[in-house]
This record gives sequence, C-alpha cells and structure tokens, in this order.
Amino acid sequence: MPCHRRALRALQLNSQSSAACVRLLRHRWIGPSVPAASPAASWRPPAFSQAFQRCCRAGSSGRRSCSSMAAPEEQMAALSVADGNGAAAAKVKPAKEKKPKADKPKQGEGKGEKKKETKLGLTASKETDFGDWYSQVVVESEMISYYDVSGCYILRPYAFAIWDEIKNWFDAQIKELGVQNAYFPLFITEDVLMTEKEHVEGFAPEVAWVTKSGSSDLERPIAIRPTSETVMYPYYAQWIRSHRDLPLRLNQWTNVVRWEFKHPTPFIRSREFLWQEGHTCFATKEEADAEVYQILDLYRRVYEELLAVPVCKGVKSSKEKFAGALYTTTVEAFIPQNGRGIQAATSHCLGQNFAKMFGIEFETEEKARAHAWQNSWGLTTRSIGVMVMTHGDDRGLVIPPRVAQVQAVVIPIPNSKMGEDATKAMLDRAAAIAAELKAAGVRVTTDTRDNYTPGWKYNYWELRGVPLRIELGPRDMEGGVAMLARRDSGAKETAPWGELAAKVPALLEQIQADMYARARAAFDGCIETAYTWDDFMAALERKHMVLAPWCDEEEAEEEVKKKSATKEAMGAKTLCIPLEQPELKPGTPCFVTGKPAKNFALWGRSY
Ligand code: 87F
Repeated sequence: MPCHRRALRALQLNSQSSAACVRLLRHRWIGPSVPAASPAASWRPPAFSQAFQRCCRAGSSGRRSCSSMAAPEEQMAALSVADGNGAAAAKVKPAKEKKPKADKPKQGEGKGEKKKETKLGLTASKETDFGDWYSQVVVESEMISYYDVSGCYILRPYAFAIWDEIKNWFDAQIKELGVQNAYFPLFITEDVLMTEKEHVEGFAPEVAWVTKSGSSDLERPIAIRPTSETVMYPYYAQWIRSHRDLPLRLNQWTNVVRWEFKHPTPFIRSREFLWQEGHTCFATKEEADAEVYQILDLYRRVYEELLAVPVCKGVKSSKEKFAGALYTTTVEAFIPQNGRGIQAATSHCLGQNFAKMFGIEFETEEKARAHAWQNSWGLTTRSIGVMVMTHGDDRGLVIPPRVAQVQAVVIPIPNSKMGEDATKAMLDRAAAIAAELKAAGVRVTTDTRDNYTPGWKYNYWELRGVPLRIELGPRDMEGGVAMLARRDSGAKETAPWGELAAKVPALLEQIQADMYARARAAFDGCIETAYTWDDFMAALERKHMVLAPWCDEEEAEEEVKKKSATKEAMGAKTLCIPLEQPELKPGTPCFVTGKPAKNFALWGRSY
C-alpha cells in the first residue's frame, strides 16, 4: 500500500476531514494530471534527500508569511504524516490499527448492596506472556486507556500522579543547577525545521504535518514538534549577544509527536508523549561537558532513587548517538523477561554544530566572536513503562513508595457478628490511623466501601501496586495493633497503633530500598562478559546483555547487528559504552574483528 494512504489510515480522521484529506492526498501523490487546488495541495513533505536552499534565520526576511494559517478556532486542522524520504517510509510497516478497547466495567458502584464481585486481576503471566501481561496491567490498574488514534493513549490520573512525582523532583533539581522553565510553541514552519535538515533527515518519516484548517488548505503546512531544537535555537541566536548572556539554560515540560510506525506500546513507544527537554548554551566546552554529566546523573537518580530501576550510565557509540550531537550520553535500563535493553534518557553535548547552523554567537570578554557550546537532554514518560515492567508481577503493579500516589491503604475489616458500636469504633480507629499517617507525611487512603469483601479490596489495591496495606480486623482492635502487609514481598507484621506514625514511613523507605536491591541484582545477573563471538551469541540467547571488548568501529557494530539476527530475534547493538569500564588488558582483541579493542561496550537486543 502506498505510504500516503497508510499514513491517512493511521491518522483516523473523522469522516468529514478524512474525505477532504483524501482529496488532498490524491492531488498530491496520485494524480499529477489533477491540477493542484491550492499551494498546500501541491505541497509535499520536504524531500530531505534533495539539496536544500539554506533557509532563513528567525526574524529574517526569508521566513515565509503564514497569513492564511489563521484559522477559526472551531475548525479542525487536518494532519498528514511526512514521508519526506518516501523510500524509507515505505519500508516500515504501519502499526496495526487497534480498535479502542473499552476498559472493562468492573464491579457495580451502588451503595449498600453487596455486588456480585467481578473477578479482579490479570489473566496473563509476566514470565510466559510478557506482552499481554504488560497490556493488561497498565489498563486494569487504570494507568492508561486506549484511544482511537493508533499509538496514542490516555494517561489516567493514576499514571499522571507518577509523572508528577518525577517532574516535581527533577524540576527542583534542575532549578538548583540554574535551569529555568519556559514554553515554546508546538508548531514549526517547514523552513525552520529544514535549518537542521541533516539531522532531521533520518527522522523525516516520523514528522507529522498540519495541512488544513477547516476545509482550507494552509498556504504552508506546519510541522508538529518532534523535538524543539529548531523551535528554540533561532531565538537563542537573537537573545545571546555577549558572554554576559551565558549560560542560557532553559527547559520545557511538553508533549511531542513522532509518527512511529513500529509497534506501539503504552509509555514505551507512543506517537505522542510527554517529556522534559533541556536546551542549554555555554561559553566553554568545559562547562557544557560538566552539565552533560550532571544531568546524566540526575537521570540515573530518577530511575534508581525514585523508580527503583537500575540503569547503566554510558556514552553512545558513534552509530547510536544523536546525529546532531558531538557525543550522546545515556542511561540504559533492561527488561529481563524479553531480554531487551531500553534507552531510558539521553543527555547530549551538541558541541558547536547547532550554534553554527543557527548563528548562536557571542562576544567574548576579549571582544572576539565565538559560537556557543550547547547541550540538550530529555526524559520521557517511557520511564513509567520501564518502572511497570521492572517491578510488576502477576497480581499487577508494584509501585515504589517514592512515586506512589497512594503509599498506604488502611482497610478496616468488620465482620457480621460485630455490633454497630464495635463497627463504628473500628471505622473511627481506621480514620485516626490514616490521619496520623497523613500528618507524618504518608500519602494514605482508607477503603471503607461497604459493598466489597476484604479479599476483593486486597486484590484491588494489589492490582494498583499500593506499597503497603494496613489491615484492621476485630482481633487487631482487641490488641491495639494493625497488620502491615507489604506489596513488594508479601511480608506481614503487626505494629501497635502508637508506633505506626514512625514505623510506616520507615517501612516505606525499606520497601523502596528492597525493590531497588532486587531489581539491581536481576539487572547485574543479566550482564555477561564475553571475549569471543560464540560466547557473545550464547549470552544473547540466554536473553542477557553482553559486555564485550570491541574496536569501536561502526562497521563492526553493523556486522554484529546483521550476524546476531535470528529467525526469532532481532540483531543486537551497542546499548552504550559504560562509564565504569572493566580492566582492559593491553592487546585484548575485539570480539568481532579481532583488531585491538578500545573499550568494553554493553551490547544487547533492544527496544
Ligand atoms: C523525530 C523526528 C524529527 C529524535 C526525532 O534526545 C526529529 C527528531 O531530532 C530528533 N527524534 N530526534 C533527536 C532528539 C534529540 C534531543 N532533543 C532534545 C533529545 C533530548 C531532548
């Protein structure tokens, strides 16, 4: 199927706009004999392979007027997906359109009456059916809902609360470093996007374009940001004049759109996602280098200290780095169930590449002209997916306490033999415990719903991964204690009421530490060192990452990718060159080419 039709289908336009868009696309791609109806109708996504007339800088006269872009607000804009490099786009398979799954209705909500309890929980097993398990856990726990545009998902409050925790922590950290938040527009003119065409080139098929407003074609289609270098840097060029304007360190928390054709997976790969993107400028390379690693370490801390997910810090190989960067650093996570590495966040040193393209220059103290040194860095909602995959089990989510919206749930367990007074005393006690915990800084809720059995409630909160359940039964009332049940290990212990305000915060921290320690042991257990091709392949087949000495040459990496692909599994690539290197004895040969190895790289199959 021609890629433009595929793109149209993938966009799921409504009937009115899709009819208009089909007409537009016919003009554009199918019928050269059909005259173009308007400037936009004859527009094609930029052909990135063609020589490109270097475009304007912001504010210069080269920028085209977009007067016809002003659209009545109520009108719907039509999108098209660029296949600027037609051949590349045609090679990738479109994601299968999924009908939005109606999130299954659960038990009735009516008050008072005991409902017939719907079976809660997952049917797929994490170990044997990982893909289905993941889809079930993110939907059943009410983290996401499917949406009727393929590859897009609704982040429900239960997931968004985790993003908020990440955001609040990271935001405070970067502000400490002197970074300020700002917001730049979502839309990019074609000319500006093309300013960095060399780097956009490989990504061209993923750029989505707005081509219409209502029924009118835009004079010039407008791209939706897949990343904001081209949006921000023209203005950096205007704002930076002198060394006194440096450093300039801005960050924005936004959505971005990348029209992926690979199989979409909630959080992990979606066509629209949330992230922060930091874009900074310095007078010297030393300052830029220092920031790259400061940010990288903050990313490590987001994963390890908040999400309890172990990562490996490293530098990307020249093949895997961002094309526009001088070098790319990364934190890499790993999913043992499918043996895949996953890029968790990246911090790039852009060198002076973009400064030269966008004219970001300043006058030095010595009155000379110099280009700024730049960095960019990003962390996305993918982090939530990695966390779910790392800790979840067959009962559902297991959320690390530091990012859990609900850290503890108090469940009173009255029985039918208890009189009204005893029941009231139990409910009052549950409320008092919750109030004390709240005062101690614990995010706590009390489940007093009277139309569910305790067992059903346990399953409900387990599915949602709440780190700690506090049970209060008739015997606990007699003994002045409560039962604490850990979600991560299932361990239970009793504690006197008076000790809960001190005990629970400490236990939550213990859970956080234990979750990280378990995940770290699993991560470390999935790394093997190999010096030969056969040992390398054997480790990969055991679904492990491989630390192997190599010559650091791109051709060797390409060869590994080809040679390690099997019928069942994709080829392996370098995940990173770890910052912490094992000792490399002089003369150690590269496991691929036999040439002298320059370092150890961490290899693996990956997302
Ligand atoms: C997709 C379409 C167009 C990634 C893209 O990593 C352009 C791009 O430039 C693109 N996908 N990239 C690289 C993004 C680099 C960089 N940007 C700021 C980051 C972190 C935050």
